[in-house]
Amino acid sequence: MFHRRHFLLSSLGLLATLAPTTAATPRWSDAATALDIDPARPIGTIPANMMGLSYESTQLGEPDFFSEANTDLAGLFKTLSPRGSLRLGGNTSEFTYFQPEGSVGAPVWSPAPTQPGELTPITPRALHNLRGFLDATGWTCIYGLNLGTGTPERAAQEARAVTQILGPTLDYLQIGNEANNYIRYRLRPAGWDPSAYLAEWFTFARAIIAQVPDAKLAGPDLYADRAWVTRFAERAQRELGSHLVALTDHYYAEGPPASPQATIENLLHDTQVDDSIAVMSEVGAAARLPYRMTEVNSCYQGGKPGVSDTLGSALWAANLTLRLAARGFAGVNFHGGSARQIKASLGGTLPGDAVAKTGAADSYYTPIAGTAATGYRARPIFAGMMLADRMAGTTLVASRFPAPQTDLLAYAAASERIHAVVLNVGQETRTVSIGLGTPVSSATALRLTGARVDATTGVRFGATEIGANGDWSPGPGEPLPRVRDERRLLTMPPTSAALVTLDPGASATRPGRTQTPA
Ligand code: BDP
Repeated sequence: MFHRRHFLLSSLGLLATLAPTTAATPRWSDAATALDIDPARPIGTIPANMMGLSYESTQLGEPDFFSEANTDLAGLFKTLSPRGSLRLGGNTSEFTYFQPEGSVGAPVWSPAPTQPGELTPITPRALHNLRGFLDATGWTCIYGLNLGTGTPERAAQEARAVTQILGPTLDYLQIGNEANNYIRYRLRPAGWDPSAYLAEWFTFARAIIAQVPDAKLAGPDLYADRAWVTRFAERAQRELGSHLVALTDHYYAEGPPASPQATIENLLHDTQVDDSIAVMSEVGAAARLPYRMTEVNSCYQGGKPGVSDTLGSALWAANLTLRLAARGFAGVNFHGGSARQIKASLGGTLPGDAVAKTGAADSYYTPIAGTAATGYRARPIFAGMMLADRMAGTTLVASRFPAPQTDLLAYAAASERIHAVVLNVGQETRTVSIGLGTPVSSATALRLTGARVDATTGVRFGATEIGANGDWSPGPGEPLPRVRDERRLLTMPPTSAALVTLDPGASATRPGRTQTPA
């Protein structure tokens, strides 16, 4: 069981720095930066389903997409994570309706100019296909219901069908997406505030629980605005009891795409996320509930070409995932999908197209591009997410650079072996000497690399690129030379990351997914 309070204190302890060592040092360490891992200091467990993707709800309007028959897509999901979480929601969740049978028509709907002209039907077939996809991939689902244009009755009917059809693959239901933006999206009149939101949300929740007595609910599924999140959490805890299973928030590091501030450099040194972390860890700890970032990406409004689709975004995603895990988040869902789906969520345009001066087939931030017909492609960010996912299901342990670093980041975890993810987000090659304080019989590194930080193709994790159907051969990993005091030397090229596996035992090291210790 995860002890959040203990975990938070321990992770704060990690921020402490030690005085730089002054003892005489051999030549290799003149340039090498020490990284000390303490496997005896656990700081929290990372859930097996930490990694996730997020798609627009209207994706279910194409029932063959999330389907067992879409084997290439399923292959990519499995390669990304054997136990990931698929969140369905986004702005388009407000423009869907459940259609239990063909004779059920769309609700009457008069769209504002920036809203989709039609509501998208979600059919039982789409839900059965989704279940098949989840079973085939080993993934589970976070399902968003329509609060914006829906009714409590329709939401309850949909919730019942989703709960029955998805069965154990359903993590929880959510109601509404980013309700604190409803005025801007012309879903509610001026004056809509947390009180108005809560009154509606609880009307929906009560209707759902009446139809689904064991309903699992989470929320508020909006940017971690302290007032909205705090009020939601307090009231939901009081009124929903065990029906409330998690608290959720969203985060975009940059935006909009045209902003000159939306750069790779700023992405790699993003600290704004600390505000979200502060809100969610505080509210989550008070409620004693898991908290998850259910929608996240590098740049809002569909991503920015040359930033969201580069090696830089991969390094950002790997770091963000582990940073959140180290601060007690249960997981993270990276948003994506085709240009069509994301345009529908943004009033009909993909602002990154103006930056790229072309029309894209996919959103710029999507981890998976393409279609079944044209073939899928894992974008660079996918490789960064994969790297972070290799730490899922392990116990995070203390690690630190005795000297403060701006461009080097590291996270360590213990399972049968010791793993470390090391990132160099700077432009200089760095050498890192890694020590456990005990002998290491073997050490290897699996690298995440690309030609340049703005490379959009050729980004690799391990020996090969990820294939269109998820095929991936990591290769044996690169042995790390032994240096003084049982330390291992890792050379980190500029803007690269590495998964290091250290084996304190005698057996050979095989990089890959780790197991939670018994
Ligand atoms: C989020 C919405 C999502 C959008 C995304 C974006 O939930 O539907 O696609 O912003 O701006 O706030 O890219």
